[in-house]
Amino acid sequence: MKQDPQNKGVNEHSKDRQLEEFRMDNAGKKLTTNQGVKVSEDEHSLKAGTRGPTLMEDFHFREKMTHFDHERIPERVVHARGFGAHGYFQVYESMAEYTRAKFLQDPSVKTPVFVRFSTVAGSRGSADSVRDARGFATKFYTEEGNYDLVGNNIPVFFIQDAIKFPDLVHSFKPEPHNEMPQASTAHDTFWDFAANNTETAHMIMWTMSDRAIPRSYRMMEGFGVHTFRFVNEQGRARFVKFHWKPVLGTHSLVFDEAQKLAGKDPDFHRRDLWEAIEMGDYPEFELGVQMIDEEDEFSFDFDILDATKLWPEEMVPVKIIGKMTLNRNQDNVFAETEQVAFHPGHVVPGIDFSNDPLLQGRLFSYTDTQLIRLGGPNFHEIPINRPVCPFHNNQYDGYHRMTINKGPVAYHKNSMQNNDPSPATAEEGGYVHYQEKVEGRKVRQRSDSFKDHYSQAKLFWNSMSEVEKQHIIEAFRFEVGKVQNKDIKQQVVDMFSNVDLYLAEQIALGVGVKVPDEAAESKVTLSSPALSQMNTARSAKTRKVAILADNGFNYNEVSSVMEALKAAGIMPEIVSKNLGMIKGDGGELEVTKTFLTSHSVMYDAIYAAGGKESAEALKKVPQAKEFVSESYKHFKTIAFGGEGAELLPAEALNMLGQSQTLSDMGIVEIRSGDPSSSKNLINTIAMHRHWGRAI
Ligand code: HDE
Repeated sequence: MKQDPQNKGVNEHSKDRQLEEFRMDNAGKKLTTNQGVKVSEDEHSLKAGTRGPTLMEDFHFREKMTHFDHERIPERVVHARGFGAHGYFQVYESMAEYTRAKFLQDPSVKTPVFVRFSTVAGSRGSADSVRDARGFATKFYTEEGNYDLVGNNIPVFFIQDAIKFPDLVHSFKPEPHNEMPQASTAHDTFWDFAANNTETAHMIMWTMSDRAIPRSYRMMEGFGVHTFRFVNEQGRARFVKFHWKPVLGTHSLVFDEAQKLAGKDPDFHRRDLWEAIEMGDYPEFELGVQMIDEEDEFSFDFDILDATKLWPEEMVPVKIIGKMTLNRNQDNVFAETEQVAFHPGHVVPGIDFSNDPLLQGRLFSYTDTQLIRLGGPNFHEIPINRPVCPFHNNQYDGYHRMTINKGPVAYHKNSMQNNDPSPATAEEGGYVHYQEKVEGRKVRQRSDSFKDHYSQAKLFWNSMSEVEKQHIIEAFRFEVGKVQNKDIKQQVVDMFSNVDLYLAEQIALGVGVKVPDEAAESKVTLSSPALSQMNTARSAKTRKVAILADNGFNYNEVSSVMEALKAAGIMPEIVSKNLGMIKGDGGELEVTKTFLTSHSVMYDAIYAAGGKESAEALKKVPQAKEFVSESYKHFKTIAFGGEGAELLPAEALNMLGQSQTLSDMGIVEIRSGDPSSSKNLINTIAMHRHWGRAI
C-alpha cells in the first residue's frame, strides 16, 4: 500500500490522501468501456437494421447492462440505512496512565475517522426519523491500525447473550408472512419477544423514550455499550465504557413531528448532517470514558459484564478525554457508507475485550456478515476500509484481491525471507492480549448476576422529567396499541408493572387491557440526572428557522432579525407561497422554500414577519396557518413581528397578555428596531422546545 507522501505518519489528512488515489472524476473525460475502449455512441444498441434485432456482439451494451444488473449488494441485515462522514479525532491529554493506545497519547495528533450513523430496523430506503435506536460507528484510522468503536445512541442493549440476536432481530423486522411493518417495532412479534424475554425491559424504556427519535445525528450521544478494557504500557488493565457527548447537546424530535417527517423528508437526518458539514458547521462529539478498576469488578449491584446495564455517571464519572470533529462529506455513498465494514473486534494495542457474552458473539458476527455483504475476504482492501498504516501478512488470494504480493514465500516461519513478515514484540507495537485468568465448566447458562431485569429500567424511569415520562407512556400506547393479539398486550402491561405501576396503569388504560392487581413494582428509588435530556447542553447554533413572509413584509424588521440569526450560527430561510423575490417596504428578499416544498417539521422555530399586506396575504393560505399551529403543537419557538401575530393560533394569542411568561412558552415578539428582541429570539431557540405548553 502507498505510504503517506510526506512520510510523516498518520495525520488528519492521511485517509483523504489515500482515498484520492481511488477517486474518479468524469468531468471533461471521454466515455469508455471498462476495458478503456472509447465509445462512439451511448443511446442506441447495435441492431441489424433500425427495426431489426439487437446483436450479441454489442460489447458496450452487454457490459453496461451486466454491470447495472450487479449494482446492488445485500443490505446490512441490521443497520441497513445509514450515512457517513469523515473527520478527525484528537485526545485532550495523554491517556498513557490508562492505555497504551497510541492515538490516545499525543494531543497534537489528529487521527482520521469515518463515522456511520444508522437506524437499526428499517431497510436501506426507509425513513430516517422512525422510532428506533441509532447506530454510531466510528472507524479510527490510527498509526497502529484501524480501531472501530461500533456503538449505538443508547447505552444498553435488548439482550444479554449474542445467541439471542437472530431471535431479537427476527422479532422486530417486518413480519415474514406479509413484510409489515417497515422500520418499526410497533407490531405483534416484537412485543411477543419482549414479553417473553424480559431482559429487554431496560432498553425498551429507552426506545420508548425521546432518545429513539433524535433531532439530529449531531445531537445524540453515542455509547460503546459493552464493557471493554484499557491496558497500559505496564500491562495494568481497567474496565472501560465509551461515551460520545455531542457538543450541541442531546435533543429529540416529538413523535408526531418524527412521523410527519418520515413522509415530508425521509432523508431528514442525512440531509441535516450533509448540510451542516457543507455549511462548515462541523459536528463535534467529545469522547468520554468511565473506568472501573479490575479489583472493583464486583463492587456494584449490577454485573459489569451485562450489556443491559449502564454505569450511572453519578456513580462512575465520565472522564472527557478528547474530541471528534466531522469536517468532510463523503464523495460517494456506495463506496464509503455502504462499503465501510465495522467490527467491534478491530482493536489496537491498549484496548481489549471483556467477557460480556454479547460482545463475544459480536466478535464473530461482524466479519462473517462482511463476507457475504462485500463478497469475500478482501474487504479490508476496499479504499474506505484500508488502514492508513502499512499491513503485511501471509494471507493471499480470494475474491477481489487487489494487492499483488511478490515473491514465493507465503508462510511463517520461513528462512527464504528471513522469517518476514515477522511478528512484532509488545515493545515494537505488537498486540498482546490481556492475560485475564479464566476457568470454569462448559455450561449453557447465564450468571445469576444477570437476572435483575427491572432495577435499571426503573432507574431510567425515575430519571425522567414529567414531560419525558408522558412521552414514554404515549410511545408505549402507540406501539402496544398497534399489537393485534390481546394476550400479548396484557403480557406487556404485566411485564412493565415490574418497572413502575403508574406506567403500567397508563399503558393498560391506553391499550384496553387490565391493570395487574399485584405488581412487583421495582423498589429502586435511585435516579441518574445524566439520563434526562432536560439536563443537556443547549445552543441555538445550527438550528433552522422558517421566516413566513409575503409581499409587503417589514423589510427592516426581517433583515435585522436575519442578520442577528446568521451571526449566531442559525440558519434562516424565507418561506412563502411562491419562489422568487418578495418586496417589503425598503427592500426585497428571496424566497427559498414554499409551503409546498417545506413544512414546519423541517424547522426548529418559525417567525411570522411583520407587515400588514404580508400578514393579510398569508392569512388566506391554509398551509401558512398550519405552519404556525404545527410549530406551536410541536413546542417550537414562535416569533412574530407586528401584524405577523395574526397568524398565531388562539392558544398562543391568549398568552400575549402575559408578557413575562412569553419566552418561557417560546413565544417571542420582535419589535422593529429593537435588537434585544433578536437576542431574546436566539436565547429562546436555544431552549429547543417549550414544554410549558404541555401542562
Ligand atoms: Fe450489531 N451488527 N450486532 N450491534 N451493529 C451489525 O454488522 C450484531 C449490537 C451495531 O454502520 C451487523 O456490518 C450481533 C450492539 C452498529 O456499518 C451484524 C449483536 C451494538 C452496526 C451485527 C449485535 C451494535 C451494527 C450488520 C449481538 C451497539 C452498524 C451489518 C451480539 C454496541 C455498523 C454489519 C455500520 C451492525 C451483529 C448487537 C451496533 C450482523 C450478533 C450491542 C452501529 O454483524
